[in-house]
Amino acid sequence: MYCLLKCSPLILAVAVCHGWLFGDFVGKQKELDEISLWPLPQKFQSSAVAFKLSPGSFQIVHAKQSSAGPSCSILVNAFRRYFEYMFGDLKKHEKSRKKVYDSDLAELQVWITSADPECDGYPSLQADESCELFSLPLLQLVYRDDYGANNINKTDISDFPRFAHRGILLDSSRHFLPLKVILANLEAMAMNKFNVFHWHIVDDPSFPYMSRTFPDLSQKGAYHPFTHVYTPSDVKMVIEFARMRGIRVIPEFDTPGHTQSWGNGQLNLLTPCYSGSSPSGTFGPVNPILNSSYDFMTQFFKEISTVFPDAYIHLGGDEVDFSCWKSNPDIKKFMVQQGFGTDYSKLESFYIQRLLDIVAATKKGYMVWQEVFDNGVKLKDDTVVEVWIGNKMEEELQNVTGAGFTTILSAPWYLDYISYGQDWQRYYKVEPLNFPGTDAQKKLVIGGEACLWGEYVDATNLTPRLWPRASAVAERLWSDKSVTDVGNAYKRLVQHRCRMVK
Ligand code: CP6
Repeated sequence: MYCLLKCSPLILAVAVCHGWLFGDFVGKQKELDEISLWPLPQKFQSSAVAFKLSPGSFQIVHAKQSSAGPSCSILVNAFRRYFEYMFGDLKKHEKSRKKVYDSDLAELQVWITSADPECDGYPSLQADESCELFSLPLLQLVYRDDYGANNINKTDISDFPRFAHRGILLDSSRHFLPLKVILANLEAMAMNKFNVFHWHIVDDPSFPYMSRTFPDLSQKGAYHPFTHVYTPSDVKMVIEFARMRGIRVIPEFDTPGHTQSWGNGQLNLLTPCYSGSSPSGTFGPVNPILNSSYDFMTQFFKEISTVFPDAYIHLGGDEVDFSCWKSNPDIKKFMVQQGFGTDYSKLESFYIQRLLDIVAATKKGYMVWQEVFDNGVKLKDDTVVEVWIGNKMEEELQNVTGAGFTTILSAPWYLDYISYGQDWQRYYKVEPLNFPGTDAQKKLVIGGEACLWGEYVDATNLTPRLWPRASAVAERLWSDKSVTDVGNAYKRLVQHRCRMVK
């Protein structure tokens, strides 16, 4: 027997196939009611017919019909990876079994339906992630597994994601996250069909991104100038590792707030705060009244737009603290000149508006936190607004989509927040489209993100804090709306966790 895996445009096919290879192909002592696919496919049918899987007789190959060439980097990499997943833990003598049985599964043929043969492109929001698995019996012998050896059940699957944007936010500013930890997390993401790594790379406490144009930013703003930085080659590695797994990398450079660390390496970028009539020596958000601030942003985002290949950059815009602006006499004068009165959100919008124009000129799309929309900033049609504030979340979704903007939801999924017990169930029970609105409005919700803010997270606890709790979010964003049985999910999640641990 062989299995045929038919995938639409290549980029994400590999990530999509992940669960199946795990769920079905390496299941041990699998009863039908124990099938532990995660996230649950849209449609699947499994039969009691089981086949043995052994490294000597099984291979993953390109189907004849496939449009991917033999040197397609993503597939070559994936074949190797999955083979290792399936057989990597076998003992030597098990690996070297030469005898081939009729009950062995011969091969998995991977049929890519449309892709450039070298597949050197990047995943995108528009990517078709659908995928089908057919089992085509060549050998009719049925082998039942009594000994717990690697075997598979004959299974047909037809699958596609419910939402196109399924993200994880990691914060590498509060604590530096070594490259290894980021890559391990990307691997876990692929196992859960997450397809966006939202990299909250810099913030107030540190600036680990090494900029070619402004090396002082990390030289003076990182926790350490060369051990706690991401070099251009580190960043490239993250992007390529993610690409191999169908994951987009969207960097966030949050301004005008959350920028304390930028001030160390870039003189006069931040607003000087005053105490009475003299500067207090502390600094606030990016100084919005100086042309030099915009010149800097122009050069900086020009670099970012070439370093990160994704069509989107996240520009932040959240939690701007007005107290420093309010204390500064030059800012006060500017407010009067512009006719902003005492409404500092108008000043914030003034800054963001100019920043958005700067970034739009680099031909990138942008994502922003919800405050930017709330403040009435004029946004490009393709802007993605991220809803993160928990109270009145439904109202916000209604307003953002009512204004015609696409949106993603992270408010219910702050995974850095922990409590006793199985809080994954709370994440699991969220229904993202449960807000008042028309069908057209619902279509504008393109997905969500699980956020792991870094105040209390570093390399030592990141993986266990995020997984398998984030798996609950993965299934909510991938599987059909009707997949809501927490008891059933629990049984599968237990198995899925074991696979990830392994
Ligand atoms: N950092 C940045 C944060 C948060 C945000 N932005 C945040 C706010 C409230 C909670 C968790 C995280 N730490 N830059 C808000 C998007 Cl509860």
